[in-house]
Amino acid sequence: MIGPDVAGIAERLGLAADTATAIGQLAAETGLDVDAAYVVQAALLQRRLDRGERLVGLKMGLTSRAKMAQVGVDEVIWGRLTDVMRVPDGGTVDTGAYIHPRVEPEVAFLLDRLPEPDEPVGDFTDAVRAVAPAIELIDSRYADFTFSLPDVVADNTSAAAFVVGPWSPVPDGLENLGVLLEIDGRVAQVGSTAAILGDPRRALDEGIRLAGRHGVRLREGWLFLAGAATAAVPLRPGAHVRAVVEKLGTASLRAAS
Ligand code: OOG
Ligand code: MG
Repeated sequence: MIGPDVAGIAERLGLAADTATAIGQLAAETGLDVDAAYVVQAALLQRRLDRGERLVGLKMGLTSRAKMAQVGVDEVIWGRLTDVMRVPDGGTVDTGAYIHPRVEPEVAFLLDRLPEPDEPVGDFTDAVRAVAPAIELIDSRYADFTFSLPDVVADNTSAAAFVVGPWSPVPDGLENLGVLLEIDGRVAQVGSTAAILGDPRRALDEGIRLAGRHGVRLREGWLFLAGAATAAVPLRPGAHVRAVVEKLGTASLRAAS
């Protein structure tokens, strides 16, 4: 049997992102399963590397129930982050560069030396150098932000941009810090880091394990987004967005009007 056209699917998703134009779901139509979807995701990354972008880390998706419920997919997934997706803290994004951007509050890790894939992260503070509040800007390339599991995996788990706030040493009680998402000074979402697989440290174990299955090994110096603690909120032109994580501080971005 001939498998799905990985290169063709990656090109369709890559063009959708480049031109901020939604496309229809394609997994059912092309027979794409989750494993093949990660191969599409690798091809999408290669397309970015070919134009000079650099792989800077990994992001987890659907590590909280709030997120799973919002998009109707209940498997933990992961995607790739490049340097071009990074927006400086307090920076401005142009909503016109995206299809239907949403923002969500996250916790970022700066990775240190990691154990072999399949080995659990023993001492978290050996594996993670620092922790920061973060905002992820997600932008599904599928119409109506609607997708199946293989669709969202192929689409690099809706990754579009991210902001990392100031780094701190790993604080005590990382497993239960208050999280707020504020839009124009009003609280839009409230949560806790406990929503992230019960403890965001677990997201790192899952990232190592799940990426390892596809031959991807996390590297020293990489960024790691543990997944949103709350549902995502649409990003409107002119909005000022802040993610506040107890003990870690704030990451912010502005959408140009
Ligand atoms: C998929 C990406 C999920 C998270 O933090 O849970 C994600 C989506 O919601 O479109 O990044
Ligand atoms: Mg996210």
